Amino acid sequence: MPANLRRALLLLPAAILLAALWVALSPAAWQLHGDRLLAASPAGATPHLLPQQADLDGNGSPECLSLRQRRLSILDCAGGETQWQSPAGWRVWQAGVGDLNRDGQPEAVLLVWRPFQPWSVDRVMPHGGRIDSHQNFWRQSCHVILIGFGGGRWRELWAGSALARPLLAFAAADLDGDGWQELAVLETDYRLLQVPPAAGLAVWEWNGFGFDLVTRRPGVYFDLRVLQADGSYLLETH
Ligand SMILES: [Ca+2]
Ligand SMILES: [Ca+2]
Repeated sequence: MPANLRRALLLLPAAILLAALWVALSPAAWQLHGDRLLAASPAGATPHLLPQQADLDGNGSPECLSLRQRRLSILDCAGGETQWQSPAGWRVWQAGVGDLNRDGQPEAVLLVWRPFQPWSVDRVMPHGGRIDSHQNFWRQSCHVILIGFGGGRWRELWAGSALARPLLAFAAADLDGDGWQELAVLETDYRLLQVPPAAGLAVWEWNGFGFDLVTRRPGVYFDLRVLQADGSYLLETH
């Protein structure tokens, strides 16, 4: 075999690997149409960051989120007084303001890791342990938790049970233009370290009691952000 051909064949795997990396790292934009994420053009779109403040308790002045060392504090933006703080056993991975429970009031949305607990009914059922796989090696499970002000106090407005697929990141935006926010997430696996890349991009929406899956798109995703263009929202992934 000629030396040039042999060299070319040796370089072929590296070229394929580089091409795959280039595809994986290239940004892509997605628009939600019904229950499908369709490729979209991000031309002219600008980043829309997850808000970190809003009037969460309806007293006319805003509260600010402060995430430090995996602990979230909700502070009075003006005075700085702590209104609520996440429990010591939680590790808050990400937090922002949204209206994911679609009641017209903003709440704090938290991506939380905390010690795994089985469903209480499974503690006494003969065939319990149905979500035992929803935890990592360190017996930590991943949850989406909504914190807000209701009934005169700060409380969990909604706390999901351990997710089947833990999350690396989330975003909240009205992705289909129906006037209500959806929850977009990057999903991974409890058997992996909680670092990118994620194995799936999914969109969930509130059903009145919790979240229903709208769509899921398996793939290789390193990050997720929301773009805004002409009053509509796109998802951008790398
Ligand atoms: Ca709300
Ligand atoms: Ca919507």
